[in-house]
Amino acid sequence: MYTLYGDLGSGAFSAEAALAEAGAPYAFELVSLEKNEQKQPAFLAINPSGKMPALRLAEGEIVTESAAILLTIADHFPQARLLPPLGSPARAKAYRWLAFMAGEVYPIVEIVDYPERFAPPGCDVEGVRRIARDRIRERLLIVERMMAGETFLAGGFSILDIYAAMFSRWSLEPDWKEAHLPRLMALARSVSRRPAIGAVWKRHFQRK
Ligand SMILES: N[C@@H](CCC(=O)N[C@@H](CS)C(=O)NCC(=O)O)C(=O)O
Repeated sequence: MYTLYGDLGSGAFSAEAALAEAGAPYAFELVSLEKNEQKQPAFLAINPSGKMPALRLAEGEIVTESAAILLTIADHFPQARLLPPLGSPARAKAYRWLAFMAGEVYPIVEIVDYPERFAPPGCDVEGVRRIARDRIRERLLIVERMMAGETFLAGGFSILDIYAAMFSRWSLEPDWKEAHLPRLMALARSVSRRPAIGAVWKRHFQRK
């Protein structure tokens, strides 16, 4: 049994969708972003960086960092084919874009969500947020262009598509995304309709 720690609509979506695709048994432990529970001692004992998601493996080991969690789930359930074959060019492509989204996009989401963490006192916090949004636009456009002519990001469906679908939900205005990221938005729709993921998607992104 895996235990996934996180909130709805957060990075925990990617881990939960991968667990669901793999058919893994898991429990979801809610950590409320609204109540700032990720910065409370109980969660800091799980992830000292105070960020979600975190995954507890059956053996008790804690895995944090969304990309590491996705790779771990893909490793544990090879029959689910959540990554292209080992050693293939498509696998290298999957690593490339997973690292790009984890390293170049996700850190900027923190600046959009908490610009005050990055602005000296008296600084234009909304200006910091605006610039962070521009950087996310620029970087998601790189993913969008890379997808030219492709349905999925690395050959067949993989954890990468789950990850990209998640970033398509955050930070930017829906109209801008529909106009400028048509391939990513179509990818997100196809991820949301996967039989194993549909209910997870609704819980995270279609809450009333
Ligand atoms: N590098 C981390 C980033 C995780 C992250 O920023 N998670 C957000 C939720 S989507 C979070 O926990 N934010 C709370 C905070 O920064 O206080 C990862 O890839 O897992």
